[in-house]
Amino acid sequence: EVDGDKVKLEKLWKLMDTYEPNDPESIQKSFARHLEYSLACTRFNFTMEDAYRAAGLVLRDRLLESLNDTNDYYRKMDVKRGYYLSAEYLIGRHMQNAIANLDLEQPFKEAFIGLGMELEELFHEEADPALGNGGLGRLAACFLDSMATLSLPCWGYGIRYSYGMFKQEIQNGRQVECPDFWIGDGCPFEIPRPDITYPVRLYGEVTHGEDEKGNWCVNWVGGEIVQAMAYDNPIPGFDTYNTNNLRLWRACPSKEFDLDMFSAAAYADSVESRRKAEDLSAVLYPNDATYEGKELRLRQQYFFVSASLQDLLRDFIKRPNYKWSELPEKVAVQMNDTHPTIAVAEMMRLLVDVMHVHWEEAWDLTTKCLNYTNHTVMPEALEKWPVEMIERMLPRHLQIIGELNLRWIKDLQKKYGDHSPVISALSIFEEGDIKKIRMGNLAIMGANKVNGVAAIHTEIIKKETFPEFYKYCCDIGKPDKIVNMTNGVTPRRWVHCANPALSAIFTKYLGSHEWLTDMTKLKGMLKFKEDSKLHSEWMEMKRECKAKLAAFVKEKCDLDIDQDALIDIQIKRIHEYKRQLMNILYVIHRYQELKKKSPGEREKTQKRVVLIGGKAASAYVNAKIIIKLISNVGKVINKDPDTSKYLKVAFVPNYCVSAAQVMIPASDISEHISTAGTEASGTSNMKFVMNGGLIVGTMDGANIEIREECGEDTMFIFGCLEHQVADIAAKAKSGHYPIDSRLQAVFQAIRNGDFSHGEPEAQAEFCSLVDRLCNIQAAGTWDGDKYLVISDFPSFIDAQARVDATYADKAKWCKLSIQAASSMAKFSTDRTIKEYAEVIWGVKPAVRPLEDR
Ligand code: H2P
Repeated sequence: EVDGDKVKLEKLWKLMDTYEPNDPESIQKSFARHLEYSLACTRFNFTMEDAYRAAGLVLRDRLLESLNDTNDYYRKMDVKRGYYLSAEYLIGRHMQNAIANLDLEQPFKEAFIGLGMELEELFHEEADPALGNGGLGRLAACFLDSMATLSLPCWGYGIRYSYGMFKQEIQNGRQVECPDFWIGDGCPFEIPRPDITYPVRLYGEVTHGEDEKGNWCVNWVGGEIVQAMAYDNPIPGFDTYNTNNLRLWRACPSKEFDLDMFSAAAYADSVESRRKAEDLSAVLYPNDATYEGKELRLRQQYFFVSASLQDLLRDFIKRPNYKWSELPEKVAVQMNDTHPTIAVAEMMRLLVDVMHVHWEEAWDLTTKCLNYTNHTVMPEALEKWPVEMIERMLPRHLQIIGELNLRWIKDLQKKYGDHSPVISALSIFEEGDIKKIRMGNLAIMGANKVNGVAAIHTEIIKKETFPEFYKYCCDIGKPDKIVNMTNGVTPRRWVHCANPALSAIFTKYLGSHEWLTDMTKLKGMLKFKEDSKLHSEWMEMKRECKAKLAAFVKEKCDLDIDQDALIDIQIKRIHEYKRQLMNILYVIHRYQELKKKSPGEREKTQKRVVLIGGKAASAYVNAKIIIKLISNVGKVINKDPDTSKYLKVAFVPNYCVSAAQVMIPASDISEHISTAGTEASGTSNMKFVMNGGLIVGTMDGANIEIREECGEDTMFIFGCLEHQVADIAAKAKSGHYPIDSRLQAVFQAIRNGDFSHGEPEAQAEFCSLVDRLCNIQAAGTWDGDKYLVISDFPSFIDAQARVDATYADKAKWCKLSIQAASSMAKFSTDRTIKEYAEVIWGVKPAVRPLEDR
């Protein structure tokens, strides 16, 4: 810290006691200043990208003022803080959102019009930071927005990957992964903090010794040390003066540079090892990646967890007169999926080895502060690490986990007897050829609360994913250790920014924009749901969105789409359980039906444009074949002069947050068609409905709750129910698995090579997909139609027919659309985060007062 006597702090304070003014002219002045002094451009010669950057810096100044003052306020109030630990944040572009949340839309617009520029043009210059795979990462980003908006003292912690999720190019119908160096020439919204770094040790060995007071102690020594350097990303709340922080860690070489090794060769080695350190935060590993990436992934997880816990504990001990026993009153940590769950062992290590807290007290504190969210029932997501890997990389943590497990097993044995089967299910260690550590078990054991992300998912967690744990919780009288927190999305980004026309309608009819922070206000729209004036404005809004979509599809897919057609969208990670395959099989069926019709009959059919987008994990072969199939079906259908007027289908490349912001508002219907019991929640379903789209969906994830809120008539439900799945699968295995004749016809066309374009490789791949569905039992294992596409297909066709019939009645459709969009209050992350804050974290809002500004 600087010497307050030498530096005239008071003088500095006075110089700074005015904030950056927000009138258009001041904004223009700061823009010119940044162009010239920060970017070294001249005022007469700059590009649109320079303009975006300068505008970003104008915003950053204002964000920084608010971030610093919010932090001071939290410190002054000595509040309990929440920390969200997530390996992924699918943040999306900052600029438009920051302008909206800082309430600067009007002055910014005026300022830039005055300079001859449209804000929209600036927005397009921004890279879309994709530091996540899909829904899990996007949820984390929506959570940050709501935490700030609710003025909750909560921060996010994660990794500043230099390369985010790969950019997806489609070449000859196939996914090609290209590196996404989003950081490019620097992101004006982030604040590098070279002053905030922590050492993170990896590998090495554990020795025992005495500390300076002569007490027996454990030392973890040797190995390598990487520095974690903080990059802060201000997260402004809407309609509040609070700005929170997303602190992302970048791996840097350790500062010490061994001068003894200064021979030429050693110097090169030393530089090389520094470069290796930097690799640690270089790339976000896609889900289901190959084994080679796994060790690096564990290093990444430990790296960001250790830095974050060191940072939050440092903040805790800076509080005047802190006592360890008060840690749970001041700190709540949320572990987002199993990725950060090494935190259980790291928290113990930091408390016991570094802070010298007794083991029992440390465990009590750890289990009161940490919480764990489970996001999926897919077994691949419950991470397990080979014991051998942990032993090499984190030898002290293996000891800690071993000790925790020993005590845990003793406790279980006392309760259930020495040889109860419950014990092997609940143990942190999984026996087998390769002994493993189950991070899910470690997380549940170390957590105060465990939550699922939608009502049905939380029930499945209790009954199927962790039944022994749930029973244990009930047995010790704590059934509410497992709670439900239904997901949400932020209406600021997903309605206000993505669909300004809809936002304007809501604000006009409701008389204020209060709905943006209290979505229950939207209920006020219901009385207008049959109002013809609203209907025409609503339809005009959809037309506007469809025009934007048409331009987007033209640019990305070189396809002209009819803006009068029903727009049908499915966008999400490509995964067999999400059943993009069923969707494209249906499109083929629809095409076949159209082909059978006479030109006159065709005239009467509903026109449809089907858009499918999403990334496939690079090692996921079937998902990639599905992309190729969708692309190839598009090539056939879109060029067929008999049908192309009535049906088009395209695979939209590189699905990302900014693409979603264009696509979602334009949809009439969207597909959320996972096999019942497989999609934990889904969140794009919420975004579509908030934008007035209706859903074709299964009784799965949050679809069920959306239907409850919006009314049964607003959703086109089909498919088997979760409790029927096991039965259908069992029957299928024993050969009772009829294939609908319409689906047979689709399979036949695929087998005939109708969509293979004479490419033998594609033909073989497509046939392999179909064969796999039909081959219901291979070698005694369930390797056939695991996700019941065949079983659900007929009712999927029926649901689509109901869509067409309902859409034919425009007034009815419009009414349902208004009804659904106005009933979505439950799915604002404001509601979700309020529940997390109240039920799990015990964190209260700390609203920075106006006079503070
Ligand atoms: C996952 C689940 C979704 C859930 C989301 C957020 C992992 O996202 O599968 O059902 O809504 O987390 O909780 P995704 O499949 O989109 O990557």
